[in-house]
Amino acid sequence: MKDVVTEGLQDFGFTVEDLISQEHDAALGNGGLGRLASCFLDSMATCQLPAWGYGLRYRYGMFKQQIVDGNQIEHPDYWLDFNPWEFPRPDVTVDVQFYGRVRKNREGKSVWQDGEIIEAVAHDVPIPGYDTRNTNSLRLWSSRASSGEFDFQKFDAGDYENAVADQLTAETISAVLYPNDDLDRGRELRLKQQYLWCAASLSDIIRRFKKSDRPWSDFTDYVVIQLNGTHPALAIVELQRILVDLEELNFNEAWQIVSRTFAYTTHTTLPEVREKWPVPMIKKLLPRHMQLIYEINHNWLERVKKEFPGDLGLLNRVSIIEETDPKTVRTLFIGILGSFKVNGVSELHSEQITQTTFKDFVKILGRGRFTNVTNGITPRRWLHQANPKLSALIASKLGSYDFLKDLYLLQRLKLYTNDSEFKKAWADIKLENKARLANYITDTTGVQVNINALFDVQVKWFDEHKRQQLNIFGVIHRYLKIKAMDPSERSGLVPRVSIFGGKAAPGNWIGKKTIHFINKVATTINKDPDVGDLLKVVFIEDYNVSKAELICPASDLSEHISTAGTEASGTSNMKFALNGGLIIATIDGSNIEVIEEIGEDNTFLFGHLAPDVEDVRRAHAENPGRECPSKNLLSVFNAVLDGMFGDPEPLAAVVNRVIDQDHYIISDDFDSYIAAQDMVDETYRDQDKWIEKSILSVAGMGKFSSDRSVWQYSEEIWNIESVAVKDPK
Ligand code: DL6
Repeated sequence: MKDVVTEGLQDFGFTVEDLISQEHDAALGNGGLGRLASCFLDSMATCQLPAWGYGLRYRYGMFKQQIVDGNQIEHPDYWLDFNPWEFPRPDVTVDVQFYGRVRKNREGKSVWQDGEIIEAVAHDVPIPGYDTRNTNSLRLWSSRASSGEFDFQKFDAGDYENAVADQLTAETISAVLYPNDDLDRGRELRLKQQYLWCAASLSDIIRRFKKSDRPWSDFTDYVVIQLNGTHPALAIVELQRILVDLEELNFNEAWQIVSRTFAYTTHTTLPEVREKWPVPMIKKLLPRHMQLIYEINHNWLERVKKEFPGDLGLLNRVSIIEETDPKTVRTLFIGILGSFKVNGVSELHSEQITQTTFKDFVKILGRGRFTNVTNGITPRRWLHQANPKLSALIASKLGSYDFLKDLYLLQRLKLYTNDSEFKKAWADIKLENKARLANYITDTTGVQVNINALFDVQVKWFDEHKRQQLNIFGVIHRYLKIKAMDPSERSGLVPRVSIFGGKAAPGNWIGKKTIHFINKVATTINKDPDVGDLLKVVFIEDYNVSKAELICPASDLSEHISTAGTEASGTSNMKFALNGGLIIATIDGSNIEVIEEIGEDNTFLFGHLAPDVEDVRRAHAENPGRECPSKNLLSVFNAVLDGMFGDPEPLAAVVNRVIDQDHYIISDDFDSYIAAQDMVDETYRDQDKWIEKSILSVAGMGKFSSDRSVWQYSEEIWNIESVAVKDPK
């Protein structure tokens, strides 16, 4: 439709870009997890898979980031004020119960009664597939008081505030998105969010199933629910409750159905085990669920006792209930036990979890329960929409746009690495994309950047393990080198623009300090006349998907430099490589598979390997006052602490974190990082070689289409096939 719309808008005096820029990004996720879900939704529709996405319709989702004097300031994002893509469905509502008590009725059945009812209201976001009539739905729930908007009796009696109190309390449930790394705040509200989401979605799924008039024994032939992380794990207990209490199945029969309905994906390397709910809180908010959790746990522990008699340690470790004071419920364990398959999101991650967090469960449940599905990205958005010229150039060589539906077709680009006309067109598109980004940078930050410089990008959520600190220390190292050089020698250097972007969760103080650090270093370097165009540092405010669509096509190099063994997968590496950017990377998460596909020779690798990281950390612990192993890094620290970038006091935290703890082994990886960066410069000098590597990067990206990921889920876990929606004509 794009051509028709473009032409129609011209008649009104607008461009299509004017229209597109009116659209807000959905503020629905924290980072990689939500972006992956978006790619999966696009792929499921395009692959014609009968699937729904479910989530909460947060009034205030991800915050808007503003940088003031180098500091991150968070503002609410009123993304719902203009959202033409959602269809409110006041006809689709679910009553969700909280609090109350459980009593036994005459037949000895448990009845959950009293308490409070909140209404979940559906809002549907259409997800149209590419080149198909199939359109799936993302159904988002918002909460409201089931008693109606307004209590007129209270209003009549002059109690104006309380007349709307119920409504306001109910709406609070879907009001805010919790940052993914803050598990300790607002716990009861968070639990309410999770339950509302699970209960409403399950009720919707069951209503749809019941229309078919099939018996419950058929349920698992028609329904599979993929849980992403621990947040929806309560759905397992909720389905058990529905089957036992409302549908009157016996406990074991119900559990057979439940544990053949769910599959579970873990998206993290460790802290997920931290999501635990205090037993008293669940008892108060969801009293029937707490009883069921105890019963599920009892049956599970009986099984473990039988299979591993006398192993009390094992019993303690795998119990859903942790014997703390107060006792807590380990949400992750409900997820594992209630699912027929559990997967990680990259080969390394999936292997790693079977040896760590899930080790005991592998022993009891068998290795077959655990598998891997490596993440992917949708080429429709991340190549065709973000980089239309590159997509068109590829189509001109491959003869069609079929690669957008079968990304492995990109392999044929390998045939053209010596085609000079093609390479020139390839390089021109990159330069045009860089010019577009350079204009944006100048407009928004005032910094002028040289488009012939190497654009080196790290844009992602600020999490300590992603090591933006390593990158900025490397920038300072480069700066010191330039400053120490005789001006006559400087002309031989490869000019660089270092581009950063990303948000830190409001409670992540070291992340926020790092953002400040980067901005302060940028201010000093950008105004230093000794440096000029040789080095510029830019922080792009309020990084989001729309900005990523501008940034990815413009990168020459992007950084995926997490400490080995800490990033579950990562998907931005795929977005950059698919746009012809080279990557500098550690041997971590999905980097490993990306490197395998595009070839080590075409990537810049450095750093300790995952199995060695623990040894390095142990050596740190055994040698507390140890010297920094890198002289280069010491010089960087001295420059910062001597005030080269202004008052050292607010910058010291980022440096001291490495001097004192260095959990992410920055000092141990620094020299190898610098050596890899030197290789980057060396390679960039030979533009012809660089373009060849850029083409080979794109050619190797077939595996990383999210179509491959969702097909793998369909075939290996969901057991579903594609169903084309027929043309009505
Ligand atoms: O699987 C999607 C994405 C991975 O690519 C990232 O490596 C991983 O950090 C991210 N995980 C989370 C976990 N959050 N929670 N909850 O965001 O998932």
